[in-house]
Amino acid sequence: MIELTETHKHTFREDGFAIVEGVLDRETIEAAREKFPLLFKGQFETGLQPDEWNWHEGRDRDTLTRQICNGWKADRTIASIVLREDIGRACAELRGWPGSRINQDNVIWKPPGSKPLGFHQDDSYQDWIVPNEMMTCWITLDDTTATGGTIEYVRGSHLWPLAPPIGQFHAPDDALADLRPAAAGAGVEPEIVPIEVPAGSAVFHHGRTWHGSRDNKGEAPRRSVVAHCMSCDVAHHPSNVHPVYSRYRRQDDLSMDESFFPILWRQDGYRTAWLP
Ligand SMILES: O=C(O)CCC(=O)C(=O)O
Repeated sequence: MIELTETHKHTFREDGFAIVEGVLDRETIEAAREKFPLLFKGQFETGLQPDEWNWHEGRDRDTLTRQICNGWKADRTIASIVLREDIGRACAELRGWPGSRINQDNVIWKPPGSKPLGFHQDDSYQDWIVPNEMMTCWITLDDTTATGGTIEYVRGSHLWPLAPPIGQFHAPDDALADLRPAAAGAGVEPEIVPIEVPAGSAVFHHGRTWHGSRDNKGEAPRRSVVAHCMSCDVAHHPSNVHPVYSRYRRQDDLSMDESFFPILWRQDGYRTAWLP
Protein backbone atom coordinates (compact mmCIF):
# COMPACT_ATOMS: atom_id res chain seq x y z
CA MET A 1 0.00 0.00 0.00
CA ILE A 2 1.55 3.32 -1.08
CA GLU A 3 1.29 6.03 1.56
CA LEU A 4 2.86 9.32 0.50
CA THR A 5 4.57 11.31 3.24
CA GLU A 6 5.03 15.08 3.38
CA THR A 7 8.67 14.45 2.40
CA HIS A 8 7.58 12.63 -0.80
CA LYS A 9 5.23 15.51 -1.66
CA HIS A 10 7.86 18.15 -0.95
CA THR A 11 10.52 16.31 -2.99
CA PHE A 12 8.08 15.89 -5.87
CA ARG A 13 7.24 19.61 -5.86
CA GLU A 14 10.93 20.59 -5.80
CA ASP A 15 12.50 17.94 -8.05
CA GLY A 16 9.66 16.70 -10.29
CA PHE A 17 10.10 13.11 -9.05
CA ALA A 18 9.88 11.18 -5.78
CA ILE A 19 11.02 7.66 -4.84
CA VAL A 20 8.82 5.24 -2.88
CA GLU A 21 10.48 1.93 -1.99
CA GLY A 22 8.74 -1.39 -1.27
CA VAL A 23 5.78 -0.98 -3.63
CA LEU A 24 5.89 -4.58 -4.97
CA ASP A 25 6.45 -7.72 -2.89
CA ARG A 26 8.88 -10.47 -3.93
CA GLU A 27 6.10 -12.76 -5.24
CA THR A 28 4.67 -10.07 -7.54
CA ILE A 29 8.14 -9.13 -8.78
CA GLU A 30 8.83 -12.78 -9.72
CA ALA A 31 5.40 -13.21 -11.33
CA ALA A 32 5.86 -10.08 -13.45
CA ARG A 33 9.40 -11.02 -14.49
CA GLU A 34 8.14 -14.40 -15.76
CA LYS A 35 5.74 -12.62 -18.11
CA PHE A 36 8.42 -10.64 -19.99
CA PRO A 37 9.67 -13.40 -22.36
CA LEU A 38 6.09 -14.54 -23.03
CA LEU A 39 4.82 -11.05 -23.82
CA PHE A 40 7.66 -10.22 -26.19
CA LYS A 41 7.13 -13.59 -27.96
CA GLY A 42 3.48 -12.60 -28.50
CA GLN A 43 1.98 -15.05 -25.98
CA PHE A 44 -0.85 -12.99 -24.55
CA GLU A 45 -2.80 -14.41 -21.58
CA THR A 46 -6.04 -12.58 -22.45
CA GLY A 47 -5.75 -13.20 -26.19
CA LEU A 48 -5.53 -9.45 -26.84
CA GLN A 49 -2.47 -7.72 -28.31
CA PRO A 50 -1.10 -4.71 -26.44
CA ASP A 51 -1.64 -1.34 -28.17
CA GLU A 52 2.05 -1.01 -29.09
CA TRP A 53 4.60 -3.81 -29.25
CA ASN A 54 7.94 -2.34 -30.31
CA TRP A 55 10.23 -5.34 -30.05
CA HIS A 56 9.38 -8.80 -31.38
CA GLU A 57 11.62 -11.76 -30.61
CA GLY A 58 13.32 -12.89 -33.83
CA ARG A 59 12.38 -9.72 -35.73
CA ASP A 60 14.22 -6.89 -33.96
CA ARG A 61 17.84 -6.23 -32.99
CA ASP A 62 18.87 -7.55 -29.56
CA THR A 63 20.49 -4.20 -28.77
CA LEU A 64 17.17 -2.32 -28.74
CA THR A 65 15.32 -1.56 -25.53
CA ARG A 66 12.16 -3.69 -25.63
CA GLN A 67 8.90 -1.87 -25.03
CA ILE A 68 5.21 -2.77 -24.93
CA CYS A 69 2.45 -0.19 -24.35
CA ASN A 70 -0.75 -1.33 -22.66
CA GLY A 71 0.48 -4.70 -21.59
CA TRP A 72 -2.43 -4.62 -19.12
CA LYS A 73 -4.80 -5.53 -21.94
CA ALA A 74 -2.73 -8.62 -22.73
CA ASP A 75 -1.73 -9.82 -19.28
CA ARG A 76 -3.46 -9.97 -15.90
CA THR A 77 -0.25 -9.81 -13.84
CA ILE A 78 0.74 -6.56 -15.54
CA ALA A 79 -2.86 -5.33 -15.09
CA SER A 80 -2.78 -6.15 -11.37
CA ILE A 81 0.20 -3.80 -10.98
CA VAL A 82 -0.53 -0.83 -13.25
CA LEU A 83 -4.25 -0.59 -12.40
CA ARG A 84 -3.70 -0.43 -8.63
CA GLU A 85 -5.92 1.94 -6.71
CA ASP A 86 -3.07 3.27 -4.56
CA ILE A 87 -1.06 4.21 -7.67
CA GLY A 88 -4.03 6.19 -8.96
CA ARG A 89 -4.49 7.84 -5.59
CA ALA A 90 -0.82 8.79 -5.24
CA CYS A 91 -0.73 10.27 -8.78
CA ALA A 92 -3.86 12.32 -8.06
CA GLU A 93 -2.54 13.50 -4.69
CA LEU A 94 0.77 14.63 -6.18
CA ARG A 95 -0.95 16.59 -8.96
CA GLY A 96 -3.99 17.87 -7.09
CA TRP A 97 -6.36 15.98 -9.40
CA PRO A 98 -9.83 14.80 -8.31
CA GLY A 99 -8.84 11.28 -9.44
CA SER A 100 -6.71 9.31 -11.90
CA ARG A 101 -7.29 7.12 -14.93
CA ILE A 102 -4.75 4.95 -16.69
CA ASN A 103 -3.52 6.69 -19.84
CA GLN A 104 -1.24 3.82 -20.90
CA ASP A 105 1.26 1.43 -19.37
CA ASN A 106 4.76 0.49 -20.47
CA VAL A 107 6.55 -2.82 -20.09
CA ILE A 108 10.26 -2.06 -20.54
CA TRP A 109 13.07 -4.58 -20.81
CA LYS A 110 16.68 -3.43 -21.11
CA PRO A 111 18.94 -6.46 -21.44
CA PRO A 112 22.73 -6.06 -20.98
CA GLY A 113 24.14 -4.16 -23.96
CA SER A 114 20.83 -2.53 -24.90
CA LYS A 115 20.70 1.03 -26.19
CA PRO A 116 19.25 4.22 -24.68
CA LEU A 117 15.81 5.74 -24.69
CA GLY A 118 16.26 9.44 -25.52
CA PHE A 119 15.60 12.02 -22.78
CA HIS A 120 12.10 13.46 -23.21
CA GLN A 121 9.06 14.90 -21.44
CA ASP A 122 6.01 12.59 -21.40
CA ASP A 123 3.56 15.47 -21.88
CA SER A 124 5.08 16.19 -25.33
CA TYR A 125 3.19 13.10 -26.56
CA GLN A 126 -0.18 13.98 -25.01
CA ASP A 127 -1.69 16.51 -27.41
CA TRP A 128 -4.57 14.06 -28.07
CA ILE A 129 -6.02 14.72 -24.57
CA VAL A 130 -7.32 17.82 -22.78
CA PRO A 131 -5.63 18.85 -20.56
CA ASN A 132 -2.42 17.34 -22.00
CA GLU A 133 -0.99 16.26 -18.66
CA MET A 134 0.35 12.93 -17.52
CA MET A 135 1.71 11.65 -14.21
CA THR A 136 3.77 8.48 -14.02
CA CYS A 137 4.53 5.70 -11.57
CA TRP A 138 7.68 3.91 -12.82
CA ILE A 139 8.31 0.59 -11.02
CA THR A 140 11.48 -1.47 -11.29
CA LEU A 141 11.50 -5.28 -11.17
CA ASP A 142 15.30 -5.34 -10.75
CA ASP A 143 17.80 -3.62 -8.45
CA THR A 144 19.00 -0.65 -10.50
CA THR A 145 22.47 0.84 -10.93
CA ALA A 146 23.77 3.98 -12.62
CA THR A 147 25.62 1.94 -15.26
CA GLY A 148 22.86 -0.64 -15.69
CA GLY A 149 20.48 1.48 -17.82
CA THR A 150 18.32 2.75 -14.97
CA ILE A 151 15.88 5.63 -15.45
CA GLU A 152 17.50 9.06 -15.00
CA TYR A 153 15.75 12.33 -14.19
CA VAL A 154 16.72 15.97 -14.65
CA ARG A 155 16.09 17.54 -11.28
CA GLY A 156 13.63 20.45 -11.37
CA SER A 157 12.93 20.16 -15.11
CA HIS A 158 9.15 19.80 -14.50
CA LEU A 159 9.20 23.60 -14.22
CA TRP A 160 10.62 24.08 -17.73
CA PRO A 161 8.41 24.84 -20.74
CA LEU A 162 6.90 21.96 -22.72
CA ALA A 163 9.14 20.91 -25.63
CA PRO A 164 8.02 19.09 -28.80
CA PRO A 165 8.47 15.30 -29.15
CA ILE A 166 12.16 14.40 -29.41
CA GLY A 167 13.91 13.57 -32.69
CA GLN A 168 14.69 9.91 -31.92
CA PHE A 169 13.17 8.04 -29.00
CA HIS A 170 14.57 4.51 -29.45
CA ALA A 171 18.37 3.98 -29.61
CA PRO A 172 19.44 7.57 -30.37
CA ASP A 173 23.20 8.11 -30.92
CA ASP A 174 23.00 10.91 -28.36
CA ALA A 175 20.42 10.32 -25.60
CA LEU A 176 20.74 13.95 -24.44
CA ALA A 177 20.36 15.57 -27.88
CA ASP A 178 17.00 17.22 -27.19
CA LEU A 179 17.66 17.84 -23.51
CA ARG A 180 20.60 20.20 -24.11
CA PRO A 181 18.69 22.92 -26.02
CA ALA A 182 15.80 22.62 -23.56
CA ALA A 183 18.18 23.16 -20.63
CA ALA A 184 19.83 26.08 -22.44
CA GLY A 185 16.37 27.57 -23.03
CA ALA A 186 15.62 27.19 -19.32
CA GLY A 187 18.99 28.82 -18.58
CA VAL A 188 20.33 25.98 -16.41
CA GLU A 189 23.03 23.31 -16.42
CA PRO A 190 20.98 20.07 -16.20
CA GLU A 191 21.51 17.96 -13.09
CA ILE A 192 20.94 14.34 -14.17
CA VAL A 193 20.02 11.94 -11.37
CA PRO A 194 20.32 8.16 -12.02
CA ILE A 195 17.83 6.23 -9.88
CA GLU A 196 19.55 3.46 -7.90
CA VAL A 197 16.92 1.53 -5.94
CA PRO A 198 16.01 -2.05 -4.99
CA ALA A 199 13.59 -4.14 -7.08
CA GLY A 200 9.97 -3.33 -6.24
CA SER A 201 10.62 0.41 -5.82
CA ALA A 202 8.60 3.08 -7.59
CA VAL A 203 9.41 6.58 -8.77
CA PHE A 204 6.57 9.03 -9.37
CA HIS A 205 7.38 11.63 -12.00
CA HIS A 206 5.65 14.71 -13.40
CA GLY A 207 4.70 14.72 -17.11
CA ARG A 208 7.11 17.56 -17.77
CA THR A 209 10.12 16.09 -15.96
CA TRP A 210 12.85 15.33 -18.48
CA HIS A 211 13.97 11.70 -18.23
CA GLY A 212 15.37 8.80 -20.21
CA SER A 213 17.72 5.85 -19.80
CA ARG A 214 21.15 5.19 -21.25
CA ASP A 215 22.93 2.00 -22.36
CA ASN A 216 22.75 -0.97 -20.05
CA LYS A 217 26.48 -1.50 -19.48
CA GLY A 218 25.86 -3.99 -16.66
CA GLU A 219 25.58 -7.78 -16.58
CA ALA A 220 21.91 -8.00 -15.58
CA PRO A 221 18.65 -7.00 -17.29
CA ARG A 222 16.72 -3.94 -16.13
CA ARG A 223 12.96 -4.56 -16.33
CA SER A 224 10.23 -2.06 -15.44
CA VAL A 225 6.47 -1.78 -15.42
CA VAL A 226 5.16 1.77 -15.75
CA ALA A 227 1.71 3.23 -15.05
CA HIS A 228 1.14 6.49 -16.91
CA CYS A 229 -1.93 8.20 -15.42
CA MET A 230 -4.03 11.21 -16.37
CA SER A 231 -6.73 13.09 -14.50
CA CYS A 232 -10.09 11.29 -14.24
CA ASP A 233 -11.64 14.44 -15.80
CA VAL A 234 -9.59 14.36 -18.99
CA ALA A 235 -11.28 14.31 -22.44
CA HIS A 236 -10.22 13.50 -25.99
CA HIS A 237 -8.94 16.50 -27.95
CA PRO A 238 -11.56 17.60 -30.53
CA SER A 239 -9.12 17.63 -33.47
CA ASN A 240 -5.66 16.31 -32.52
CA VAL A 241 -5.42 12.62 -33.34
CA HIS A 242 -3.09 10.04 -31.81
CA PRO A 243 -2.62 7.18 -34.28
CA VAL A 244 -3.15 4.53 -31.60
CA TYR A 245 -5.11 6.00 -28.69
CA SER A 246 -7.61 8.18 -30.56
CA ARG A 247 -9.04 4.91 -31.96
CA TYR A 248 -10.83 4.68 -28.59
CA ARG A 249 -12.71 7.94 -29.18
CA ARG A 250 -16.41 7.40 -29.93
CA GLN A 251 -18.13 9.29 -32.75
CA ASP A 252 -19.35 12.77 -31.66
CA ASP A 253 -18.24 12.12 -28.10
CA LEU A 254 -15.05 13.45 -26.49
CA SER A 255 -15.48 11.59 -23.20
CA MET A 256 -13.02 8.86 -22.19
CA ASP A 257 -14.42 5.34 -22.26
CA GLU A 258 -13.77 3.51 -18.98
CA SER A 259 -13.39 0.21 -20.83
CA PHE A 260 -10.10 1.50 -22.25
CA PHE A 261 -9.12 4.24 -19.78
CA PRO A 262 -10.43 2.97 -16.42
CA ILE A 263 -10.56 5.21 -13.35
CA LEU A 264 -8.10 3.83 -10.78
CA TRP A 265 -9.09 6.12 -7.91
CA ARG A 266 -11.38 9.08 -7.40
CA GLN A 267 -11.67 11.21 -4.28
CA ASP A 268 -15.40 10.43 -3.94
CA GLY A 269 -14.55 6.71 -3.61
CA TYR A 270 -15.43 5.72 -7.19
CA ARG A 271 -13.28 3.18 -9.05
CA THR A 272 -14.18 1.64 -12.44
CA ALA A 273 -16.49 -1.26 -11.61
CA TRP A 274 -14.84 -4.00 -13.71
CA LEU A 275 -11.33 -3.52 -12.29
CA PRO A 276 -11.48 -6.24 -9.57
O1 LIG B 1 12.34 2.94 -18.22
C1 LIG B 1 12.85 3.70 -19.03
O2 LIG B 1 13.93 3.46 -19.56
C2 LIG B 1 12.16 4.97 -19.46
C3 LIG B 1 10.71 4.96 -19.09
C4 LIG B 1 9.99 6.19 -19.49
O3 LIG B 1 10.33 6.90 -20.39
C5 LIG B 1 8.81 6.54 -18.70
O4 LIG B 1 8.47 5.82 -17.75
O5 LIG B 1 8.18 7.58 -18.98
